[in-house]
Amino acid sequence: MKTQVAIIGGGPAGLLLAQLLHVRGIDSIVLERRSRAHVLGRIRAGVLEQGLVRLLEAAGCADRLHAEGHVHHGTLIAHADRVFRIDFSALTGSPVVVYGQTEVTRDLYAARDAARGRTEFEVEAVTIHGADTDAPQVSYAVGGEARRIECDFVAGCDGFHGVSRRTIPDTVRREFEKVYPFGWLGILSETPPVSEELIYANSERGFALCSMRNPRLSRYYIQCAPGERAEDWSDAAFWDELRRRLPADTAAALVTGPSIEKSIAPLRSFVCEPMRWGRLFLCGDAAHIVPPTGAKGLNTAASDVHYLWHALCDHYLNGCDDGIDRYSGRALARVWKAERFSWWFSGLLHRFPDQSAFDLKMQAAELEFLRTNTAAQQALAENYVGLPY
Ligand code: FAS
Ligand code: PHB
Repeated sequence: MKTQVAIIGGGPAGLLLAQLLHVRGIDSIVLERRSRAHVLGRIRAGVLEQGLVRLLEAAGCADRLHAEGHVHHGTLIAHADRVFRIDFSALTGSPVVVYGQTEVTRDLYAARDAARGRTEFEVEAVTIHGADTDAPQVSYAVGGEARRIECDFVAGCDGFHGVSRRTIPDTVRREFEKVYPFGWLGILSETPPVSEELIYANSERGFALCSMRNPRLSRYYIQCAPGERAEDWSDAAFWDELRRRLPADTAAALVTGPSIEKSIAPLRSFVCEPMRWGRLFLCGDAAHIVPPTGAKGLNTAASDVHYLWHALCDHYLNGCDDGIDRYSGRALARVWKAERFSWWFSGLLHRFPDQSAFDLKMQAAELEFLRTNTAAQQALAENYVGLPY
């Protein structure tokens, strides 16, 4: 088989790139290790930056987002039984949109079907050949049948556990990692959200987050110890712990119900440099991971896709390779700012096992400064709504 761009990974990064390339007449094949149902069964991110909204509009995939997404002009932060608001729109002129990653992925698959794009599911043994040559290839198997794609470029959109990053030689690749001493236990419940806006809570028992997908579907998280298992938490135990971590009036207003999804995500910061090797380009979680505190994971995958989409269009449509040559540097410049914000926001809101009394005082002082200082709130708001591409 031949194509212009072989895309490994049928998550949001791979699908968004495929659809954006399609609208510019550039052909791609998407290879996805799991089934479509499995990919669409994942519950992940919930907050979209305007940059991602604009990309989905450019891809012709934003109709349902505009119809069902919820525009949020700010967020709430709770600490020591006090709640204060960060007004994104007043401070930056930009809101965010609450619309689940699952729905983004569903919309992108629908667009791929409509475009009759080639997507192979449940592929195995994906291997990239000759990424450092002018004629890369990707071999794989599906249903036990060996196949091979000849292409011009390979986009590694296969997430943290994919094969693309490891195709870059160890002598070239540099990895930076920080593993946090806690995870997030998240549940989805068919209950009305406790608040119209998200609540990020720093409590003496640990972090909690009140989020949502729509007025009838709530998403909640609590910080948990590393190695804990979701199956060890009953719904009742989760709701009790969540209540203990929220301000009293919020806890009293909480509507609980059976969880329809319950999972634990480990928290880490991770970056791979470079994000390009020859004709292989890494996008999204294949190249970087952030703790979900700042809602930057999906949104940073989007900015990678933005840079790569324009680079490949310049190559094919204008015969210019400046964007390709600058891709890794441009993407990493924004990735590291997202890493910093996610690391800072996680440090502000979580309780760390080795925190001293002084550390706790510093955390409280930082939260009080944020509550009372407009410049501090503006800095948070500009990062949260999304730094410019
Ligand atoms: P993805 O991991 O979404 O997609 C990669 C795709 O590649 C997957 O479908 C995978 O099956 C496929 N793949 C892997 N190896 C392959 C191979 N060898 N061949 C072919 N295909 C292969 N971000 C937030 O902003 N907020 C959150 O609350 C949040 N929660 C998260 C919870 C969890 C458990 C995880 C893992 C991530 C979470 N994230 C969150 C981050 C997440 O949203 C990612 O940033 C986002 O999925 C990035 O999209 P992709 O880069 O497409 O990677
Ligand atoms: C979510 O709704 O899943 C969500 C929202 C904001 C975050 C992380 C997760 O920072």
